[in-house]
Amino acid sequence: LDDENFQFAAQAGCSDVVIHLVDYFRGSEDATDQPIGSLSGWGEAGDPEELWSFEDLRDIRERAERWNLRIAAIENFDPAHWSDVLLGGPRRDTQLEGIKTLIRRVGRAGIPCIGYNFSIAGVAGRTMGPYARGDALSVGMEGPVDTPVPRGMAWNMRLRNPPDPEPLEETTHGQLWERVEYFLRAVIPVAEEAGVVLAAHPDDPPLPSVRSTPRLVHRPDLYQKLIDLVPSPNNQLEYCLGTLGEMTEGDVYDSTRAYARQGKIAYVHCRNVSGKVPFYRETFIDEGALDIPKLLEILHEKNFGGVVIPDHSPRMACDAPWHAGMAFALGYLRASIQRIEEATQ
Ligand SMILES: [Mn+2]
Repeated sequence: LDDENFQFAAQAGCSDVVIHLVDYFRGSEDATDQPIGSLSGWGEAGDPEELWSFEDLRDIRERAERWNLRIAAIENFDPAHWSDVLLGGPRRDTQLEGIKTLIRRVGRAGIPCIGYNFSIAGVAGRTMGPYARGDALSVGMEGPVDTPVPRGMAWNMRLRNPPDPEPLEETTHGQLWERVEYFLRAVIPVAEEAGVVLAAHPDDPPLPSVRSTPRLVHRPDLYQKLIDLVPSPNNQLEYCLGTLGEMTEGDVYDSTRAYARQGKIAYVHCRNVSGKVPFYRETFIDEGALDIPKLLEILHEKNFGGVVIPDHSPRMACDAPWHAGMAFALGYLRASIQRIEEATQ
């Protein structure tokens, strides 16, 4: 979140940015742009006692504004701040008070949205390989991964180092839905008051179970269940087209119509993918199975007013593999959006 990266986004034509404050690679040797990690996760979760400060949030927003960029959202809570909310553990209510404090600070700092992913195993079970065009390094899945999550891990990060060898206690889908309802009932009223939208990412990879833990949103219709659970204008979706494309059920175009029509899409993760779980590959934005311009047209037709971000991009062969991949995706998005806007003016 330095000036150089904000300047890069401004030069690529971005109006808004979605930022991450979680250090996914803490204490890890393997710091790549997309964390894969081993069976003991990505990196170490943060300090449970140290919440993001109002001053830091405000400073980040002000720095972005110097490049004419708005902060559209902060993406992801640190597992240290809500592990027992996910696991139904004894510190759940204490952690929820912390999350409420964070939401209030984010609102006061002038940031309108927090993206979250209510998941025990988190983004786990993926592999990395030369999956995209020209053997570009990208991520995918090569079969289901059922090795249980050890105790002391949540959301694919380590809460303790090393995690216990014992597996986590078993959770049912019903229990997971009770936990997300408990979470939303606690925090949505605070989010309403603070003027912050909470936006849910689907489970990536979207299988009913990963590492012997249940997944919440692994079909497009489960997004509806989530927004109906606690009805509020502040209960919305971090709408991930790539993940929806990886799902074996539903139709991504119909789903996009349905959720955009309801005004439930807070912001869009826009990437392309080929294949379905448990065998899929992330591709460049202009290859893969999804018709990205068609999806953007649907969003435009349904008067979607939020932001679209590239999510991930394969790494390109040069000195700045991540930046080049992002610039390629941003150029493609920008051209597609300009074309739609010109055609409908
Ligand atoms: Mn995503």
